[in-house]
Amino acid sequence: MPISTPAEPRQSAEPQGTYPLVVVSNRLPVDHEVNPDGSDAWRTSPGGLVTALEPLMQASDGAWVGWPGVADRSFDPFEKNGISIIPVRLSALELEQFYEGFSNDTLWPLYHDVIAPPSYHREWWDSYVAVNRRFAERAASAAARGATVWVHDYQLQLVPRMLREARPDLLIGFFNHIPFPPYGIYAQLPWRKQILDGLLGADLIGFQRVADAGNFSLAVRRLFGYPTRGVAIDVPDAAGSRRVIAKHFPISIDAASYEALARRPDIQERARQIRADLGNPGTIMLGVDRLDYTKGIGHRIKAFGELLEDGSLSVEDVTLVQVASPSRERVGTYMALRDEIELAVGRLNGDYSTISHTAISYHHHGYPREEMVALYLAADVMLVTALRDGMNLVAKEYVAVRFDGDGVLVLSEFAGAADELKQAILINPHDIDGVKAAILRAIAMPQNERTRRMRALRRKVFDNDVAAWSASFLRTLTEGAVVRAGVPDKLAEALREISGAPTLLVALDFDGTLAPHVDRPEEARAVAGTREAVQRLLDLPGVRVAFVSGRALVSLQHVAQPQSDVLLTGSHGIEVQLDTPEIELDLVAAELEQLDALAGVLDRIAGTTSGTWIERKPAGLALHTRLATPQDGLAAQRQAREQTEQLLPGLTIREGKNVLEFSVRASSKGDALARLRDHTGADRVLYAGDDVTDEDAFAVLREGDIGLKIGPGVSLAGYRVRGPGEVTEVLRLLADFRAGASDSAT
Ligand code: GDG
Repeated sequence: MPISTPAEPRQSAEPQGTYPLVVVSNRLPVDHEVNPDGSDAWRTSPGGLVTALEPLMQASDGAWVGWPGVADRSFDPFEKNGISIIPVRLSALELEQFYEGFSNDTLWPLYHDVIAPPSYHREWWDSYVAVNRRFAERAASAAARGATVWVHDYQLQLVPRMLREARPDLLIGFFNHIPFPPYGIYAQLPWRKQILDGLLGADLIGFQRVADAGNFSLAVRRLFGYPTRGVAIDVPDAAGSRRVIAKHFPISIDAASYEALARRPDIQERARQIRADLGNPGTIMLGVDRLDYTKGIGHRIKAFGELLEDGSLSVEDVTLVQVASPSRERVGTYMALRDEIELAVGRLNGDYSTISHTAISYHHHGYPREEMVALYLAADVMLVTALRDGMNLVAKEYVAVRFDGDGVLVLSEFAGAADELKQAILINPHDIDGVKAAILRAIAMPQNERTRRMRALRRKVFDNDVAAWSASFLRTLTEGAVVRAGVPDKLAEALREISGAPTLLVALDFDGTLAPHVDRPEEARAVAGTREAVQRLLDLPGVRVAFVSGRALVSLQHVAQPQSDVLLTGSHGIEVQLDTPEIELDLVAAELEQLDALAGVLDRIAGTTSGTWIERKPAGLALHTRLATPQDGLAAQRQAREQTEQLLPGLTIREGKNVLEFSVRASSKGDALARLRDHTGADRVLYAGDDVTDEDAFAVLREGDIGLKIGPGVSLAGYRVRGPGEVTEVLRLLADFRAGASDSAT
């Protein structure tokens, strides 16, 4: 997918670079080495992320911003394999405070359900802020105007906000590789609001699991009170509000390259060799992990030890190979963990190994990938017993390697991979008896069941490989960023299709859809040609036209001056005028009382903030802040939220562009559209709107209907045009198709 620079991105006064795609991650995809002559050398580190992004970055002239892995050294940008590498310097102190400290001893344990206690140190936090700022500055000066920037992982959660402030023209994505904890745990973090705010600078925030995205949205609701709906979060900003999407994008591996390695005869030979070297046991079980307390290595060893102890297994029949690759060796918790694991391994081997058979073949090193693949091939049972894990790529690698359709995966339900790899034997690693039972079941599993499960697992892993993952993330991020002029072909096609419906409802928002937004709402007018296009539709048999607005109906009538047979709904569906001269509205006495109290609160706020005013609506009030300074506007909105939440809990609060609406009756444009569909008996609906409130209407559209979003921004609508001028064109085109259809029918 080529990444192109949008034609008309948001303006920015900051210095900018030339790269249309910039990836930012703590570590660069290259490792620094020193040649024998003392000169610098760079070796590509073969992670899945690089493999996935390399072709894309080569094709679209991408840059990668990150730390090269050595402290206290500055390196000039350079090119490696067609990717521009922009190294960020970290001092030895920053490595200690930002990386080993705040990232790996505060955030890592906190985000992994406090399996180990997180340490909170203010100087670590200061270092985290300073280093994030440096990364953001490097990315900002590398990115071209309107570029896409993709920031990775928990070490850099402040970068999205810092980038947005420096470069509002950028499209910013963030992906969190580790879990996002439930609110009860997250709330411990002394800097919980700053981190959320940092992340909310992004347009798209990706997580591994549905639950992670849900935890994040809940934290945003609890700590900021921003409205969230499904994957959408509406974040107030100077222009009114900005839509941020928080959604799961389960990461994967380059499955084909693992299979290719597994098919190499030398690697298969190596797998046989490993088996022989282990004394040809009936079953080889394997664990491969960074030596980390989240991976549940101790639980695995305990279960295996008990099986040996109670005689269910013997070392002649079963060997456990445990690769524990060195990790974060300067962090205290990791030193303690290493001692703990090695003590357990030593005890178990002392108790059960024989001269010819070792219970646990334990390896505290990193191996080349070829050796890892040979181990996967040799392993009859793969044990993934993580207590908490964002995804766990090892599980997916094992599956990708097993082209022979054999092998059993035992997988913790606390690893993200469990959401997809349901045909594994799923376990709760805390339940040692359960783990023991799963191990015995895996060892005894009949061949046909092993093959059936492995085939299903392989389909999952190959269908969503790392290339599909990155493409899906970037597609979601970049779609809707740039809207070209004119009516897209796909939309024209859909209009032709819908034009044949026996009864067709054309439901249109007014402000921003038929009329450009203006500072003074009473001056809004539909663009030239709209009235004629609407009249042409009204004249066609079986077509109904409706205006669906957040405005009070009188105000809508004033600005839209609709033809008498246009159906009208105002105040987000609270008022309707459907083929009668009367406006329908019913409020009970309690709602009228709430309305008075609300007016009291908002009048006081508007009276003390210049540039804000109150609009009275039939079932609520709106606080407009368009003419206030952005700070005053936001402060007034915040005050209004806080005071009404205290005094009148349960009010519906809706946020639009520079306006906060409170209503005593919960109703949305979705309700309005449902009512209109009912009233007209329409078979098909075209709904067009530009605002976040129109998303409620898009959400109730059915298959075959058309949702048309006006302007940029993430939306549930299937189609998009640039502005009101295009909407008029769409209405004309629809009338043409409909007239053509009825001509050919007669
Ligand atoms: C984080 C999240 C998420 C391990 N030892 C050796 C070696 N490895 C490779 C594995 C695998 C990778 O390291 C480990 O990936 P995991 O996903 O298992 O775990 P984390 O390192 O904790 O990664 C995790 C991931 O980010 C991606 O988003 O899945 O949940 O914690 O690829 O094969 N590779 C080689 N030698 C070793 O000794 N060559």
